[in-house]
Amino acid sequence: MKKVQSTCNYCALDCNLDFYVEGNKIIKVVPTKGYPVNNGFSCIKGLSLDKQQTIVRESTLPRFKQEDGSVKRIPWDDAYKIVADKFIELQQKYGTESIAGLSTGQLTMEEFSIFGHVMRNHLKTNVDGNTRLCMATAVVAHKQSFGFDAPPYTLKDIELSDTIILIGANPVLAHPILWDRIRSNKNKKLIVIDPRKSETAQNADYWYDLKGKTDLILLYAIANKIIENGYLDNEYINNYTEGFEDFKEFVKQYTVGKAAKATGLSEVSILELVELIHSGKRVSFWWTMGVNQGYEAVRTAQAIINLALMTGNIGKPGTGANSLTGQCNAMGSRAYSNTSVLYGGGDFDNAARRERVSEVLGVDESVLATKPTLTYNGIIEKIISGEIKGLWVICTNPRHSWTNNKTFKEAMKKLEFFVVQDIYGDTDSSEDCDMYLPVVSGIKKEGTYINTERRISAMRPALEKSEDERSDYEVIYGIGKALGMGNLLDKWKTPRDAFNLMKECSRNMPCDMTGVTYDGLVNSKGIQWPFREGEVLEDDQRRLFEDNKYYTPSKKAKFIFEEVRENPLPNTKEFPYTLNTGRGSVGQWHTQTRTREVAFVEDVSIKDAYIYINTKLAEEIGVQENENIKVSSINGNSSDFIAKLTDNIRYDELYVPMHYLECNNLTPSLYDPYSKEPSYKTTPINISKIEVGGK
Ligand SMILES: Nc1nc2c(c(=O)[nH]1)N[C@H]1C(S)=C(S)[C@@H](COP(=O)(O)OP(=O)(O)OC[C@H]3O[C@@H](n4cnc5c(=O)[nH]c(N)nc54)[C@H](O)[C@@H]3O)O[C@H]1N2
Ligand SMILES: Nc1nc2c(c(=O)[nH]1)N[C@H]1C(S)=C(S)[C@@H](COP(=O)(O)OP(=O)(O)OC[C@H]3O[C@@H](n4cnc5c(=O)[nH]c(N)nc54)[C@H](O)[C@@H]3O)O[C@H]1N2
Ligand code: SF4
Ligand SMILES: [Mo]
Repeated sequence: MKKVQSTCNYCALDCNLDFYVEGNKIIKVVPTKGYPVNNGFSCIKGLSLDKQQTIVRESTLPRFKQEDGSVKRIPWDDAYKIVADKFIELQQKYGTESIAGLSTGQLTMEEFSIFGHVMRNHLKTNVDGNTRLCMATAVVAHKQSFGFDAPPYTLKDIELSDTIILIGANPVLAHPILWDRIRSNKNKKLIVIDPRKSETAQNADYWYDLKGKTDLILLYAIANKIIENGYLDNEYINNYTEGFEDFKEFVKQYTVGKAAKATGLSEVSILELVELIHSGKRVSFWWTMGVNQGYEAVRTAQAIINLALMTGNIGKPGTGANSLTGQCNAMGSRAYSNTSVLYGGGDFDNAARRERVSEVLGVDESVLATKPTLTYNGIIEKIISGEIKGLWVICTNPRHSWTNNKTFKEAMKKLEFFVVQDIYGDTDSSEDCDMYLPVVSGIKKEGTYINTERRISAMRPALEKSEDERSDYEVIYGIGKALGMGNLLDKWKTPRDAFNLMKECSRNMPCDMTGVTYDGLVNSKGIQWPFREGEVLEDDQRRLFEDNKYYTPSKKAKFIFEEVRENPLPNTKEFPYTLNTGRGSVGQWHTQTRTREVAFVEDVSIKDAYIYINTKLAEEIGVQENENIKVSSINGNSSDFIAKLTDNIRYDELYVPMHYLECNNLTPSLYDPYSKEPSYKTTPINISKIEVGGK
C-alpha cells in the first residue's frame, strides 16, 4: 500500500492528510501526524475526501450545447478548439474585453497563474476571483496599513495568546482544527464579537452581541478609551508606526456612550472589553467574514489593526491583527492570479516589477496585463449591459454564491458563450452552460496551496487519472494552445514549470519563496513565506514583523481611519428586520455541490432552505418550529424558508446559511467602496408566516 501525503482542499487551514492507496483506490485517509497545522487531526470534510472516488460521473468528456438546445459529448481537443475559436470571434466582433473569466481561491497556485497568463496576458481581458467575495477586504486593509498583503501571524499564536478576540468569525464551524487549537489553549480568555450567539460565542468566556455592522464605531470607541486611560504602548507607536497623532484626534468624537447607542451594547460591557484588552499580556485579534463582508469593511479591518498597533500586540508570540482566510488557496490567489497585482505582487504600472516578471516569463513586457482586473461586480454588470458576451467560470458557482444572485441568472441569459469548468455538471452555474468542461477533483491533481498563515504546501495526486480525464491545469493549457499562444506557453508545460515561474516572480518580494522547491514540499511540513533562497529553516512556525519593519516606504505601519458611514441600506418601516448569512454546519460547504462527498452530512443535512428566527419574534408572527416563513428583501425579491426557532439570535435579526440558493436571492448589490466585497451580512427584510396551503 502506498502512502500519499496531500493537502485538504476545503478550508484555508490546509490540513495535511495521508492517503493510503492500493491499486489506484484510496483505502483510508489519515490526518498527517507532525504536520504543524493539524498534527494528526482533521474535520469530517478532510476525512471524507476519499468519497470522491466513488461518485459516478456521467462522462469524462466535455458537454457541448447544440443550437437546438440538445447536448453532445465531444473529445477534449474539439472542445479546446471550440472555446478558443469562440473567444477569438467574440473579441474580433465586440472588442478585447468582451470576454471575461471568474476564478477562485480553490484552485492550485499553478492553475490560476496559468489562467491569468492565458486570459490577462494573452487575451488582454478581465478575470476576477471569488476571493473578491471573501478576502478582498483584508487584502486592501493589509496593503494600505502594512504596505503589502501580509497576514502577520503563525497559527501557533492562537495557542500562545492569553486573550483571544474573535470578531465576526465562527471557527467552530468554519475552521474546526483552529477551534481545536483554541480549546487546547488552557490559559486564555476567549472573547467573541458577533451579533449572533454563534456556535463559537456559545463556547466563549465573553460574548459581545453588537448590532450587525456596528463594529467600526465600537472599535473606534475602544481605541479612544485606551488612549484616554493611557493604556498605550508608546514606544511601539513612536518607533514603528505613523499617523497616530491624527488618529488620536480623530477618535475623540467616538465616545463609549455613542458606541453603546449604536451597537446596542451597554457602556459597562464596552468598558469591560477595554479592560480585557489592557490586562492581556498577549492579545490576539482574529477576524473573518463578519468583518470582511460589509459596506465599510476595509476601515473596520483597519480599526482592528490600529488596536493591535497601539497596544503593541503585533510581531510577538500570541499577538496580531489576524485575518483568517476562507478557501484552501485564497492566500495563493491573492499573489499569483495576475488579477489585482502582478505575479508575486506589485502594481501593474510598477516599471521595475513589470521588468522582473516579463524577464522571468521570458516575454516582452508588452505581453503583461497593463491594469488590474475589472472587479467581480463590474464583470457581471457589463454582462448585463451587453458589453461582455463570453464568460469562462472555473471552480466557483456564482449563480448561487454571488450577492443578489438573480443578477447572475440574468447575466447567464445574456451571454453568447458561457463556459463552466467544474468537477460537477449539475451545479446551479454549470447545468445549463454552453460548454461544460468536466475536470478531475483534488484527489487526482498536483500543485501547491498557500494557507491562512502563509504556509505553502503540496497537493499530490492520490489517484491517477484515466485516459479521458483532465485536470484544470491541462484544460487551461489546452485552450491556451488552441488560442494560438505558441511559444508563450513554452515555459508553462507542467504545474512544476508554473510553480518555478511563480517562485522566481516572488524573488525579493515580501512573499519571497525562492527557497522553496516543488519536490521539497512533498512529504514536508509546508513552508511559510517568506523563505528565501539559501535561508535555513529554523522554526516551522514563523510570524511576520518580528523585526518591526513593515513594507511601507517608511517601513512603519500606518494608522488608517475614516468617519463611520451612515448605513447606505438601513432598515425601514417596510423592512424592519435584518438578515444575517454565513456558514451553517461543519459538513456543509458553500453552494453544497460537494455535500455529496461528505460522509453522512448529505443524509442528515436539511434539504430545504431554513432560517433561524428568535423565539419571541416567531411567537409574535404566529410561527412554530418547521413552519414556513416568507422573507421579502429590500432588493425586491422574496424567498421561503423553514423556520428554526432559537434564542441564540437577536430579536430583530434572522440568519440563513449561505448553502441554499434562496439565501443570496435576498442579499443586495452593495459593496465596500475600496475592496468591492459584497455586504452579505446585513440585509433589511420583512417576514410573514406562510399559511398552510398558501404561499
Ligand atoms: N463548514 C464550512 N467551513 C468553511 C466554509 C464553509 O462553507 N463551510 N467556508 C470557508 C470560507 S470560504 C470562509 S470565507 C470561512 C468563513 O468563516 P467565518 O467568517 O467564520 O464564517 P461566517 O459564518 O461567514 O461568518 C462568521 C460570523 O460573522 C458573524 N457576523 C455577521 N455580521 C457581523 C457583524 O456585522 N459583525 C460581527 N462582528 N460579526 C458578524 C456571523 O453571525 C457569523 O457567526 O469559512 C471557511 N470554512
Ligand atoms: N450570503 C452569503 N453569500 C456568500 C458568503 C456568505 O457568507 N454569505 N460567503 C462568500 C464566500 S466567503 C465565498 S468564498 C463564496 C464561495 O462561493 P463559491 O466559490 O461559488 O462556492 P463553492 O461551492 O465552493 O464553489 C466551488 C465550485 O467548484 C467546484 N469544484 C470543486 N473542486 C474543483 C476543482 O478542483 N476544479 C474545478 N474546476 N471545480 C471544482 C465545485 O463543484 C463548486 O461548483 O461564497 C460567498 N457567498
Ligand atoms: S479543518 Fe479545513 S483543512 Fe482541515 S480537514 Fe477540515 S476542511 Fe480540511
Ligand atoms: Mo470565503
